[in-house]
Amino acid sequence: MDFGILTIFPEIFDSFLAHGIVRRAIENAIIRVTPVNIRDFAEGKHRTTDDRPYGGGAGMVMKPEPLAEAIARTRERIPDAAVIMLSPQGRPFTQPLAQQLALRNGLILVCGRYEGVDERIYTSYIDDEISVGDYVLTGGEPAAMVMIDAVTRLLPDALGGADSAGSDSFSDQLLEYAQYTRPPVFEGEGIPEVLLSGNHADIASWRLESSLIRTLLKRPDLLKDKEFSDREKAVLKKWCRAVEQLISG
Ligand code: 9D3
Repeated sequence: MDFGILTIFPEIFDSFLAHGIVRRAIENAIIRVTPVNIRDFAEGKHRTTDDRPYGGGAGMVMKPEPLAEAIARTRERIPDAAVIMLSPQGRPFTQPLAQQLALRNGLILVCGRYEGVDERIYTSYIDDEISVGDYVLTGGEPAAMVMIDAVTRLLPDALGGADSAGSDSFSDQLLEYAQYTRPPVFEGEGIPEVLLSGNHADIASWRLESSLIRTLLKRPDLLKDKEFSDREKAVLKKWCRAVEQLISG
């Protein structure tokens, strides 16, 4: 996967690209990431990328010409890339969307700054518009990192053998089960005994129960459209009975 990132702050990505699974994916040629400085395509002595809004008002607007030029030149290097504007007005970035984007060969992520970008850039230069959530950022750069991170880990061989994106929470609409490591007692608190039993079937059902109940308590919205397996139904009924017993004395 070939990522181009158009930004006026390319240095923001240095540390992100130098660590963890993203770094390893770059080293193993699973992804290539090229931050492109929009300012390099700006004209004039000051190479300005923004200007005052027509009609007045606070703040500045990103000029269309440097952005258009930066997109055109980056497209020459990543010909079959989708050009995605990162914007609070975009469609929500979700795990299914990450999976869809992971099928492409290239993505050009355009990071806005200031109050926004000149609307005319959308006519010929932008294929899609994506938001990472309903909160206000100061620019698209953190959103670009979120997307590159989420897409990269879905690419074949990006995670290495041990982990696998197939067994993710969200792929089966459940949160992860509770996890424990040493020491066996921390601040007076032990660990569920079944995890020491060595009985893998028991451990698997404990983990399913942990996943289900944690999802029910922390993110009940995720269970809204879920189809429950017979084992999942049995776990939920067991908890129902326990609660009914509690309230009926
Ligand atoms: C004062 C500016 N705004 C009114 C609240 C509009 C605005 C413009 C630009 C708000 C945020 C931004 C910068 N944000 C992004 O570029 C952005 C973003 C976001 O803010 N939230 C979630 N996803 C994204 S993707 C890009």
